[in-house]
Amino acid sequence: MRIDVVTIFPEMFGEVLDTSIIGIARERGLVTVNCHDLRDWTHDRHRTTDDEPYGGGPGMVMKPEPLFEAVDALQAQDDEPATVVFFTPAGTPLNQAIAEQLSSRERLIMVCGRYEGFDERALSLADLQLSIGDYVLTGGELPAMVTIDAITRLLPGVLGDAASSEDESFSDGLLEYPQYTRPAEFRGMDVPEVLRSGDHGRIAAWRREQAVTRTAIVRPELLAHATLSDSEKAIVDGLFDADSEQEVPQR
Ligand code: 97T
Repeated sequence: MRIDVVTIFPEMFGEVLDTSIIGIARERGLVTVNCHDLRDWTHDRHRTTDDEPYGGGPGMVMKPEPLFEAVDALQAQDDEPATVVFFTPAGTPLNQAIAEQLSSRERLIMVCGRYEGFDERALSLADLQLSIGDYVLTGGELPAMVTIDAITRLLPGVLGDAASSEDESFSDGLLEYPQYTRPAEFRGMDVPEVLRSGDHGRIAAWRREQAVTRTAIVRPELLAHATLSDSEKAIVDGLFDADSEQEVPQR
């Protein structure tokens, strides 16, 4: 996979792309990430990338011309057409399904704007506008790095077989079960007995039940897309039972 990033802060990407899983994927030649300075596609002395908004108001707006030149120039560098992703707070919220779809593309161009926003006409370059959540950031650089991380770890050959198939078992749409490592007792907190029992059937059942109940309590909206057995549905319904003595969150 080839990813081209367009940004006015290409230096922000160095450490993140060199480190950890993304670094390994790059070393193995599974992904190439090229960061480009948007100012390289400006033509004025000050290398201007933004301007005042028509109609007035605070802040500045990213000018369309350098963005069009950048995306056109990068598209022309390769016969394979790139999927163009713009990061903006008004974009589709990134999720695992989108990360999976993007990980199957040969080429991506990611465009990072500053918080002020893009001239609306520049957004016509985008195949996809993405947000990474409902909070305000100062620019699209961190969202681009988050998205590159989410995509890269899904590329075949990046994670080991064990980690990849473990991942698949969680694409059932539930949160992870609780995990423990040594010591068996720490500051008065014990590792659950079942995990030390060596009974793999009981362990699998406990983990599944923990994943289901934890998801129901913390992120009930995720259950809409999860596949639950009838007995698991009964557990969830019990948690949300209006007659329950327990204090439970609202669905
Ligand atoms: O807040 C932003 C500013 C610029 C570009 C993207 C964002 C953003 O993306 N996801 C959340 C916020």
